[in-house]
Amino acid sequence: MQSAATKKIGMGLVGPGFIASHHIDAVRRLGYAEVVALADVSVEHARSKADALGIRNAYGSAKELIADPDVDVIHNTTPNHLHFEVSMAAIEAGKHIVSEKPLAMDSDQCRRLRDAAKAAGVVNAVMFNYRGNPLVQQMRAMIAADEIGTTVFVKGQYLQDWLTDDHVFSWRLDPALGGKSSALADIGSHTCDLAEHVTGSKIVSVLADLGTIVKTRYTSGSAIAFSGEKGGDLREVQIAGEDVASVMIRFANGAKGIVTVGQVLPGHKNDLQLEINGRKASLGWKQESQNELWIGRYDASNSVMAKDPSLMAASAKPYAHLPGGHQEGWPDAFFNVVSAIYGWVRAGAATPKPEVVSSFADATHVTEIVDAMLRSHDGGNVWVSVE
Ligand code: SOE
Repeated sequence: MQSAATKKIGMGLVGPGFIASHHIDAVRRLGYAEVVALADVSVEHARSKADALGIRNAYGSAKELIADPDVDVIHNTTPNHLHFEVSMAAIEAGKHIVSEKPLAMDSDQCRRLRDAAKAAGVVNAVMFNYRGNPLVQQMRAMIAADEIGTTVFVKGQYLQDWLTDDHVFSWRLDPALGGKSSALADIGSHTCDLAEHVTGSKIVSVLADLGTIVKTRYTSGSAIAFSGEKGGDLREVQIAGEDVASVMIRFANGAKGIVTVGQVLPGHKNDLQLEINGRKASLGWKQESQNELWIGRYDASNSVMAKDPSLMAASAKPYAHLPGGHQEGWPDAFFNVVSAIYGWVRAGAATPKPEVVSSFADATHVTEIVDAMLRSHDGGNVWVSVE
């Protein structure tokens, strides 16, 4: 029998989809937390998924899962239109909350969640998981240590192709379920969050040009991201949200930059890249070859640094779990962020937030950036300040 002192932190997950199994795997890897409950649209769906994943309690609603006394931390992996309702209910019940991005449908909803989480004194986090990559932390450490000099230019891109085929449809493309923004909210948000986390400077204004390349889609239902699933009994859907975006950005520290985003670009699978140019050196990182960091120099040879803990900055080392040459990947970086969130839960919500974790306040700012991009485009491609 477990003593009170060894009782594991209980995790409950609402909304099992593509990303849910990664939340479950990461929490299980911690050792000191337990996945105790899962909620889906009906108790039958929940029970069959819970059985498949070896989870004890299954519920047909978020409300019941939140009320489970064994659940300490709620993971909200529902589609965007349910984020607000589920996260707010968790906060009102005094439970810690981990939400998928974007935090909510618009800036106003995000601000309400941010303020409620602060008032309730619960741990609040949004899964901007790329922060957890060892070499992303290495970039951050090198910039903080002034190894590349003043940051003057930033190039972020996030390109995918899973929506290229007009017979693929996702709830993300339905404004009622995904929100007004499509590609920017889904993956542009990661790019902006990463650029700010690495440079330590906020994006203050934007000029955006958005486009919808695939204007008509044919579907029988919503496919899971990257599944390549196509509809059977088809209906036609007109698409209003952006599937490509080119955005100029300005940072508070004076740096300028550009963010490009697209989800209909053949050949780009999960092509997130970030390049930072300082006055002394440049750094470049590609998610698809995440164990290497490009270091560019003016007066010496360029080099490629391996993800080897023995070479890495002290603050970045803990994010690498294996020696150089042993490749780490997407789930490891995801785990690093989940691990920091649960470290925060263990330390208590009143202790300082680990920097690798994006809080509801950080994620609210990211949605404010996306909202500014939409206003910039709608206003005729003009410079707009981030609220
Ligand atoms: C689909 O575009 C998606 O699964 C995003 O929703 C994730 O945030 C990203 O990490 C991978 O692609």
